[in-house]
Amino acid sequence: MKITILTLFPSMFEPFRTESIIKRAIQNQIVEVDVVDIRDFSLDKHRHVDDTPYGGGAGMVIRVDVLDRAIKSVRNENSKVLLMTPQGRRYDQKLAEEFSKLDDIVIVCGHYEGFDERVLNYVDEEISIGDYVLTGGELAAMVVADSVIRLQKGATKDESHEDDSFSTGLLEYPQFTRPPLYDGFSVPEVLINGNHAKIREYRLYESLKKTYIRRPDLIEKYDLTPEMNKMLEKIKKEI
Ligand code: 6GU
Repeated sequence: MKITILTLFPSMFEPFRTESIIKRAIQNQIVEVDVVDIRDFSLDKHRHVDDTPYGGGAGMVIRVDVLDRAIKSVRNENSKVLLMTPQGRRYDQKLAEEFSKLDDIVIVCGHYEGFDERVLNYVDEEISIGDYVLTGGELAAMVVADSVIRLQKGATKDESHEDDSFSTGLLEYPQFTRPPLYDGFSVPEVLINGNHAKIREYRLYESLKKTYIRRPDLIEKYDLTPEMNKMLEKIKKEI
């Protein structure tokens, strides 16, 4: 898979590309991450990319011609071109899974007050990572790229991703490691002495409990098995 990021701040992506799982995925040629400076597509000798808004108002607007040239220089007929904007479709794990199957993704990051609206004629989809406003699309682009790269085959040791929060539709069960007792806080007995069936049951129960307490909206959407329904009854009595 190839991910190309169009940005006015290419250096923001250096740590993203050169640490941990993403770095290894690039080294192992699981993904290619190209970062392209939108400013290279200005025709202006001062490399301007923005201008004042028609109709007046504060701030600057990124020019459509600059963005069009930048997008055309990196896209091919198979590319999915995403525009990062707080007005976009809300990003979630389901969309990450969908995007992870693509061969070529182009992510356009805005900054300043916004883009000339006509850029929508040159992109496939507007994406937002949540209901809050960032200074630019760069962090949001990293969120999308990161969540898509970790789903590529070979990117992480755990290939299944079946237990990921949100993939199952439930939040993840709690994890523990040594020491078994710290500052008076102990690891649940079942994880130390339990058998596989008991551990599985404990984890499903805790996963359901955490989801029920923190994200009841996810339980609503979930097609609970009879075992889960029984557990949920117990949880409701317990809390
Ligand atoms: Cl994609 N961009 C900006 N600037 N702010 C955001 C966002 C994107 N998603 C949530 N907030």
